[in-house]
Amino acid sequence: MSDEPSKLTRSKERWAQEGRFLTGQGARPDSERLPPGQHRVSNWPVLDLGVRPEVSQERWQLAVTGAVGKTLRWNWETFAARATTQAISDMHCVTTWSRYDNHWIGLPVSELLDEVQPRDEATHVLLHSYDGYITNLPLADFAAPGAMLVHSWEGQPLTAEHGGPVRALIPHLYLWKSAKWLRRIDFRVGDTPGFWEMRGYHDRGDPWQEQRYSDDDA
Ligand SMILES: Nc1nc2c(c(=O)[nH]1)N[C@H]1C(S)=C(S)[C@@H](COP(=O)(O)O)O[C@H]1N2
Ligand SMILES: [Mo]
Repeated sequence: MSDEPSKLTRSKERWAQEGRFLTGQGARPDSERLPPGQHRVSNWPVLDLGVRPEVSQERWQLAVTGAVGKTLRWNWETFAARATTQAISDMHCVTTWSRYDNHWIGLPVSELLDEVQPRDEATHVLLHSYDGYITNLPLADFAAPGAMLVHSWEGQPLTAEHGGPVRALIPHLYLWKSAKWLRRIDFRVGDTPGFWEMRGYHDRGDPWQEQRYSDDDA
């Protein structure tokens, strides 16, 4: 054997110096806030199926259907009159970016639920969008504190690329659950997978449990 350290040994020494692969969990104040495997960004990336429907406020309507005491069909005026709550939350995308402290204006889902009165047998919701996208959620996640139907971000109307005029926001789950260009909320008895949930993504998508893919047992 030569006295020269192998290439691997040198690499490993360098990694030790750099602290490579350390998650830093527990070492930073941030560790409580940044889910595992995520990194922080300051911009807001755009991700979708690539079909960006142009939905004007005039054309936009929201239907609430299924296992509810009262179905609804709201237009922009009806929605906007109610959607005046301001909130701040973080976003976590399964592609590993997280963005902190987003300022939203919209309607808390809890207020929508007061209005439509989900029936006792309702267990899930399916969110339908103007581009044909669908995503499913347990009712408990849809009803969770922080869940909203939002129309403004950082004091400006949501841009078309981010799902304006109105998108769902479920900040405690990966962002694929936050349907852009929201068109219909269907209350369901039982679970039906949505677009990504049929394509290998986790049924629930909790970033804190790193529920990225459906073959994760997490
Ligand atoms: N209607 C609709 N909503 C959607 C999507 C989509 O393709 N269509 N993509 C989802 C995915 S995979 C992600 S990561 C987020 C991205 O939202 P953003 O483009 O505003 O960052 O939107 C989610 N909501
Ligand atoms: Mo995504």
